Amino acid sequence: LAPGETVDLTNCEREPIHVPGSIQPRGVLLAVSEPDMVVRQVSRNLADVVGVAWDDALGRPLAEVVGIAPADAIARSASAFGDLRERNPVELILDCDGTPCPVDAILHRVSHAGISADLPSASTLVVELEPAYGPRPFSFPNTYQAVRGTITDLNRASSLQELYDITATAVRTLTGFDRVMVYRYDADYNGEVVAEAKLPELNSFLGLHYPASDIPAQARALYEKNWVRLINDVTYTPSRLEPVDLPATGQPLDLTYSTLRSVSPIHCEYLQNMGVAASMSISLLRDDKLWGLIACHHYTGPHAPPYATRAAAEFLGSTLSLRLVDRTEDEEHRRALRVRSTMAWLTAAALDEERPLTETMLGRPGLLDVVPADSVVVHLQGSTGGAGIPLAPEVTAALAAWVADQDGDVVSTDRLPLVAPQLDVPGGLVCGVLALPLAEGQYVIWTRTEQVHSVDWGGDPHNKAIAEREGDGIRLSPRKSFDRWRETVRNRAEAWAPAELAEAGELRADLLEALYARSRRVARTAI
Ligand code: BLA
Repeated sequence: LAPGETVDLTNCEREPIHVPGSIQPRGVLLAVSEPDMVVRQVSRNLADVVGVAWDDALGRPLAEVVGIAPADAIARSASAFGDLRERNPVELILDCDGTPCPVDAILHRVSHAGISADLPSASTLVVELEPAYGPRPFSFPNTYQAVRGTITDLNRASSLQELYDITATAVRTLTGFDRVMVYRYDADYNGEVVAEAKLPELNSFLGLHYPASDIPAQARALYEKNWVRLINDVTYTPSRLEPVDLPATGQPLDLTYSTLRSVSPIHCEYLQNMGVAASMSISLLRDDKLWGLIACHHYTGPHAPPYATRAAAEFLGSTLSLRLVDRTEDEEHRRALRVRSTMAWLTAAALDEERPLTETMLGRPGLLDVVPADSVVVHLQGSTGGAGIPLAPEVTAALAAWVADQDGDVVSTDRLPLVAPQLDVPGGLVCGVLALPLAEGQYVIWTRTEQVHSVDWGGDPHNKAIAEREGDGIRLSPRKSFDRWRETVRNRAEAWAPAELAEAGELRADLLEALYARSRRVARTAI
């Protein structure tokens, strides 16, 4: 921390997690310049997998470091047509002092475009080598076999909950983690555990909520690009990259797409506070935006599913996302069609000038079919009326006066007692207000009643982090307790959906037209 800098959660968001300068030591990393295939940067633990000391490897051709046949296989994969990452892992056999050592090579390319015009090489090939233990779990055809049954189940699922449950169970079977959760964000990036598959003896996290700051913004941005991360041992000691900067660029190597990227030490501490020994998470995306994560925990010790298993789990995550998008779009489409036909009917009926506009709007179908609410009150062309739960006249008058004071064509809140405590309106009865102010004191006002509900948090969300003295400085550490903490939410109604607000706006335009047509007719008859 710089002198005078304050400690708060924005510190978490400032940690540049894509350039940690080190990796997790379950594998080794070599950064190779292209096209000459010379090793330019390596992790200090290189000898653990390759048998060559890190300082002996720098400046040498890749073939001299990993062997001719493995280097050939890497070069072939790197130069083949199409997306390099789709061919991962490249299965290699290294020669470890005469013993064959099976290794998964995971390749990606970091382009130097835009850094400087006169760089010695245009791109760096990042080669990550993970020892492959036991038999190879999946070649590509086998990966398909492993997930095919689940895909069929996902296609047949009839509810969102079923989609979540199938995914959690399948990812647990595939990867062997003790607990697998589907974690879904709300609009503010607070998250809720909506499905869980776990060892029977573990206590359940289902239904628990976690604050947005548990996964800071820059981490979410990174997870929109790289869809899986594994921390196979939360107590690992990072292995540094040497030299610190990639010589070609004079900058630290960007590890956004690396599989061994060393993760934030604060997050490792968080996991240890939670009792977790190994963690993996898979991004769930909709239109390239994160809507949630599949979060996996292991408790008894390190856990490292091989790369191909992680890739298969990622595939299940993207299938879940696709099915979910299909399903929500279907439901939204059907709802929008229903509302549209009601609005068309109301607009046509409003042309019948023999019938008071108030009566038309409050009939069936009527305003409560356009926007679902507990009650609606209208004041149009001098007549007042309502539908749904009746509101006392003084309540209606107070609401109308408040609405008239607000700006905008569509006025809305889902927490009236909090935004307008001065109003003498029974809070339980009217918490949500959606109103269309019209000319000359005319209005349409929908209301929703209070929905008292409780939210169970995984730890008190007000204690998101603890600032601790450490020598001269202050260190931020994550909260220590994850015990269930129940919050009771009052003074809130069910929120007005963005589509409902938009449709109310359209209805306002239709009403203004009907009012205008009627006023002209009144004027004509007067002449
Ligand atoms: C990252 N935080 C994460 C990740 C998860 C969570 C899933 C992704 C990395 C992984 O797969 O482990 C949070 N994990 C959860 C939650 C549950 C879970 C909510 O299992 C619920 C069951 N975190 C803090 C504070 C800070 C913080 C105070 O609580 C900052 C000071 C930071 N979390 C933090 C950072 C990362 C992170 C920086 C990114 C780690 C990385 O990828 O480098």
